[in-house]
Amino acid sequence: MTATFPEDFLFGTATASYQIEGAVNEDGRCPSIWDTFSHTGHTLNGDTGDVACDFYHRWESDLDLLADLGVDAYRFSVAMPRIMSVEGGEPNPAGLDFYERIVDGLLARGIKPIVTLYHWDLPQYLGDKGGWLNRDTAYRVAEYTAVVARRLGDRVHTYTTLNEPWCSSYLSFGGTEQAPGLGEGPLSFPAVHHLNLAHGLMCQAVRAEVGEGPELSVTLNLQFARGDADAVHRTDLIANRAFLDPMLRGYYPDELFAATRDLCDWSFVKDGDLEQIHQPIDVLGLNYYSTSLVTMSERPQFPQPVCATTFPGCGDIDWLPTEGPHTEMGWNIDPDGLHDLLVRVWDEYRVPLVVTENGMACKDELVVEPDGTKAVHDADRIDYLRRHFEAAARAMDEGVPLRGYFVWSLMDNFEWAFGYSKRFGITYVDYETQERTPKDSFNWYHDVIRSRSVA
Ligand code: IFM
Repeated sequence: MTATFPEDFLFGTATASYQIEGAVNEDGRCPSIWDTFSHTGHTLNGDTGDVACDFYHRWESDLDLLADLGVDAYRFSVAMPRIMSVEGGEPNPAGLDFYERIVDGLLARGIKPIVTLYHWDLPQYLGDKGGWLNRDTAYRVAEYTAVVARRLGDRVHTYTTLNEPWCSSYLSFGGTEQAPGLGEGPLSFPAVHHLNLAHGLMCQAVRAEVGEGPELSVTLNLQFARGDADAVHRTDLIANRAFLDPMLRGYYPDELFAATRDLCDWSFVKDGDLEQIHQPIDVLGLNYYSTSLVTMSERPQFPQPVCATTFPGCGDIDWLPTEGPHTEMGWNIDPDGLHDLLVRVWDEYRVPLVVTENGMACKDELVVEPDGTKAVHDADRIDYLRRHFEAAARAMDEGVPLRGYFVWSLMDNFEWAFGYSKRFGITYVDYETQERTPKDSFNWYHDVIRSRSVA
């Protein structure tokens, strides 16, 4: 069977600033919460983003790589610490110049820039004041958004406000694996709300600066849970509807308040906030990797046990082991979940969709071929991508307006708490030499884009 995609479908790849740029002390960039977190023993092997893929210096050849791949669009994030590098100070011209070069470099190669404004690297000076627990953070991030939008303007195809606010709230305040890693379940909820507020203010800031030209979006990693009905329902409320409903419908569901009444009173939601949050967007980005299997447990107990087995934030939903096969992250491979999620979100929220991330961490091995060239034969990743593209195409056949698909990731990079131990790229990065080697999946994706079909 061959799945075909329309001419205007956006095939792309995605990355994020802290995961690829390196150059953390250059051109005025200030420290972020991820510099602090990674330098204080919270990542595997003590890995940090200090050098990462050195994209800051190698961006031109990396953009050439994207052109070789033939993508229609490239999704990358702007680092707030490069732009608002001094608390309360003027925007840093060197930071703005850097991202302007990226945008112009993409356009010169015929590639549409898709900008994520916040992909987790909050300036440490905001982290010191509570980060997303502090309502003021939403306003500071919106100010930064205006600065970026003013400079990059309508050269950007899509401005995405936040990447995966689920991670910046539940995993960062409820759990311990993402910065700042507080591990205080109920603190997730004020973070959820302040991220929602930031989204709404950021949308308004973009529109005020650039008008109606560029598209507006937000990227969510909705949790697709299977298992016991109560736990599935509760997961949906806490992980999904806590973002979807205020952003797209202008309210928090009463059921969410009821489901969390023992954890917090939601008094951090102020009059008028929901009107600020509920802003029109053009597309909704979904990051999809796997599904989960959930059940209710006897807890809550705080501090929570290790997050790998318990939903961070409420402590009474357990994650059970899923059926394999699994990726190197231990995540199950479930392409039907992508199809079902796309259908459900379209049915309920009626907003065009984009898969802003999908991909697989594999045990990649760099081999030297008899002719001396280097290669990575990542057949598992190709199989994973093929099956997920087919699932997406099926959803499109059923009427879901899916506008694009971004493979995570253009290249291997800093996988947060897992450091450099997990390789998601379709390009292999030798971290010693920074040499890039396109993997077999890169060549496969090249053919998919060229033919606009997955066989
Ligand atoms: O690397 C991350 C990315 O930053 C956000 N989405 C999931 C990816 C894989 O874990």
